[in-house]
Amino acid sequence: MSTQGDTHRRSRHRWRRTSSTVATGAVVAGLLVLSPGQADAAGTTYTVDNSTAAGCSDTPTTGQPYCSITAAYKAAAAGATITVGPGTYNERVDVAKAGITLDAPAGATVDGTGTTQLLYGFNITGGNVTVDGFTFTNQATAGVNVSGADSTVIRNVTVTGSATNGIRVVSGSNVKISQVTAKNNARAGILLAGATNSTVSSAETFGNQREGVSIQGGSGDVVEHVTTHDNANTTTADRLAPGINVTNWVPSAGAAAVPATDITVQRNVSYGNDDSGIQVYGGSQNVTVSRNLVYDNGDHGIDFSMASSGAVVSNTALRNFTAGINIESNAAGAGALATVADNVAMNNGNGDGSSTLLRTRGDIRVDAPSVAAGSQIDHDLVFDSAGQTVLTWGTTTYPSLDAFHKDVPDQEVHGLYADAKLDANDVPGAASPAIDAADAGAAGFTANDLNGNGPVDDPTVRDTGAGTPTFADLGALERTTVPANDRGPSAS
Ligand SMILES: [Ca+2]
Ligand SMILES: [Ca+2]
Repeated sequence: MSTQGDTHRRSRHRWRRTSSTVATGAVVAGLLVLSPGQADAAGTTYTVDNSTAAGCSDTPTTGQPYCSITAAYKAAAAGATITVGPGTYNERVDVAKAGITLDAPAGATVDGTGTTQLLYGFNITGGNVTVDGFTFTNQATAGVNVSGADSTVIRNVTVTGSATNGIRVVSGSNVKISQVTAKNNARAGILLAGATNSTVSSAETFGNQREGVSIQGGSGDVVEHVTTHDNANTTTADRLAPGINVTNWVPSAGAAAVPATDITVQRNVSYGNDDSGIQVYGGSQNVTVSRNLVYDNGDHGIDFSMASSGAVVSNTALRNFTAGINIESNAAGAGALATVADNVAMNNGNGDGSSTLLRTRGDIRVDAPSVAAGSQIDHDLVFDSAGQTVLTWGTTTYPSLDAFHKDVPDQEVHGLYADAKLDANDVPGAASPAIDAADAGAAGFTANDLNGNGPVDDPTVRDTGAGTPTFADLGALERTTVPANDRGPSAS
């Protein structure tokens, strides 16, 4: 097992900032001097630049740029683009008009520091608003707050040093958050609460005191291609900061909790968090956790608990402190209902050899109520290089599949107990037993792996998988380097 893989893991999975483009045909502010009350045409561009050389004015008369984003916004009609030059802008901008684009093509910082710490950097309530290219820092509640707005786009953004969340979305639908760095915020880096059909993708979240990404309530949301790591609460010994969290949402004090439904968490990398790599809680329903790489987390790799339902399929879970994939009941004793398949889970649930925080053991654990609820495990590879527990079923722990099958012959029928021989990138190495062994018919199975590669047939390995095709590999990553087929007609 390599640990030096971190460097290229980070580079391999990190998103790349795409360049923003200033709208062509942009009209500078000076050409937009209008008589009072005259409406601007939608689609016009306003320029903000508070640098000394720009000679800005918030009441421009001779073509100079605005000094503040707020002044430009107030002048703009719905549908306008506000282009912001490099600099630091110490203001809160409330964006209620529809279709506004706030663009900082060369980067700009919105700083909430002041005599009173500002609640928000941008506070968005209008629909179809785009935020591109900004850094937000030192806000009290959120760098970007989106409340009840549909089709918001937030991209190429850094949020850091918020006293609460980096990005906070409450309600609304079709919100797209991508190419975002959310770091060192006092609560979740990115929070979506009650949002529907929304996506967090190609983001990096780290150093937050709570979740890297938190999906609370809502439905149809997707978290994909996020690298989340080293989130940790530094003020208590509790595990409070998972990499990715899916749970319920309480819209207001005293209201009933709304469970998250139909959520997809796929192709993410989560490591080094003080809590679990990925957590599904709060009675979440129909959550699919697939093709994720989770390792070295302070609790589970994947914690699928609290009466939630769905699939945990084709993940790679390595060296997590407690049980690698954990299926657990809620406080009332209601089990979780999960199908667990095609995962590679090795050397999980061993703690640090002494800590009382090691409460669960094994690569896969299903507690008794979750067994009773009908959870199933099959086609998983489990292994412990020191011969310790690999499975916990109900209340019994097992150090091997042979021992497990003596008690439970009808689960993990196609499972493997073997070293997956992963390479430094956690891809199955040559002769890995994970090659061509997955069930492509498993609930929640998705063909493309963490890196976007589809299944590849290794002609030297007999296909032991099921479904179509029969040669997908176990775990988050497919081995794409395979020998040439030497069984063809030209073979000697
Ligand atoms: Ca394969
Ligand atoms: Ca094969």
